[in-house]
Amino acid sequence: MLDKVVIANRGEIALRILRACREMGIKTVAVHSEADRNLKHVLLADESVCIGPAASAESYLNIPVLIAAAEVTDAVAIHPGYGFLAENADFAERVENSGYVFIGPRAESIRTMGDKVAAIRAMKAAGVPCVPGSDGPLGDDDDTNLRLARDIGYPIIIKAAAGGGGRGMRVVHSEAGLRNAIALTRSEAQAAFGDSTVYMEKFLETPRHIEFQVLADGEGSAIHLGERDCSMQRRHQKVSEEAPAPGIGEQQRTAMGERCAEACRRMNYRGAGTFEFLYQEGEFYFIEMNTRVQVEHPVTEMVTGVDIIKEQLRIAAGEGLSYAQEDICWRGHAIECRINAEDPKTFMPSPGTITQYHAPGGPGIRVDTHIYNGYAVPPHYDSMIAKLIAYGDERGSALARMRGALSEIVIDGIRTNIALHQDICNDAAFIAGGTDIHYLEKKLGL
Ligand code: MV4
Repeated sequence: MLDKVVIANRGEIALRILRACREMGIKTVAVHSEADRNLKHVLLADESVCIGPAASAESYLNIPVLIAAAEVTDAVAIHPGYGFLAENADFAERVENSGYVFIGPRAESIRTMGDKVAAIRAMKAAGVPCVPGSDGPLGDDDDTNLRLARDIGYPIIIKAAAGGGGRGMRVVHSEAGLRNAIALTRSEAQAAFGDSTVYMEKFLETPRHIEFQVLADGEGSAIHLGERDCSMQRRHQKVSEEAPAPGIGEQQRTAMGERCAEACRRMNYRGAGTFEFLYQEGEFYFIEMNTRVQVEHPVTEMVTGVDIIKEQLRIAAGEGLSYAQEDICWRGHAIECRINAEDPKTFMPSPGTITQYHAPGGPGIRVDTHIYNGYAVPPHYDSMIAKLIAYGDERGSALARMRGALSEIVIDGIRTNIALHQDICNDAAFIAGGTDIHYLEKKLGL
């Protein structure tokens, strides 16, 4: 097994990774910015290294300093968590070229999936269903693009190949707007990503966002852990997630999950990954693959019993997966609420000192958080401070436990979105299940 791991992240995921390492007898190195000296995992880690000022660009995104932290502590591997450098192919490459294990996919896989055109091409070749579209980058010939859009049928969407996660895309409703939309998306993509490559897809108007979790050993074996429904979102920020996705049966889960696992085998993928789909009228359409562990991984852990972070560590150590596909079964239902330090009306970040924290508890309740009484939420990073996860035998009991936990939890001293979660958990359409990606924004009147 790995001897010592640098945790190149902060907050709840750094603590989550530390706990997995501790269970496996792996020593931990916490790296932190000057603003993060009092993070819970920094206090619990075997060693810690201050890597720079509060600003992420000078600390959590500083590649040479992170590699130096591994050097000075004699660590053997680096876990990137999510966000920051987790999907930076150059980081993965430089970590490995420096002689350390990158706990994630090979740089080449990260690079392929970062190019959405290349990702779609790889998925189509592997038999994963994709959105009808240009099947490649758009050229500069207007007539060709007009014909392409006419064949696909309006509305269509223009997306930047280097985009993803909601950045660099534009919907076109009719022929009149096509030329301009392509030009605008191109120049925005050039400015934002240094790459003006764009592609075209049929625009799906009322889809759900359903994603499949995979684990692959990098030696041709891969399994899937089923799906999550992440449709409850605002401005491309997920608000809550659940597993399984309401209305997805065992047959569809097995069929889609197996296609994702097969795609991993063909790519010789290594590590944890997520296949993102739009789901509309009973059909799945691949849009993107994430090559990291995701915020919402706990709901999958709750319904499968698989510790995804421990599997990442095992894979990185070359020990392979603990499970064959036949070992995976799904039981019950789990819902996750992302608790953010934010203003309930404006959704602006609301950092500050937590004067009182009371954790909820009881059967089926899990809280992934780094907060504690007196902890000061810094203003420099993402506003998510906790994930509240409720498990039940079925969706209704998970939801009932979530309502109870939301009424028990106390976070004083800062503003949070706890009331929003209470509102969602009492919303008739959410209770019924299967709301689409636009539901929350419409409910909020945006
Ligand atoms: C789409 C789409 C509709 N049709 N593609 C937004 C984020 C990026 N991952 C892909 N996105 C979308 N792609 C087609 N062909 C609608 C979205 C979309 C969305 C997707 C998932 C979750 C939330 C979303 C919110 C708005 C738009």
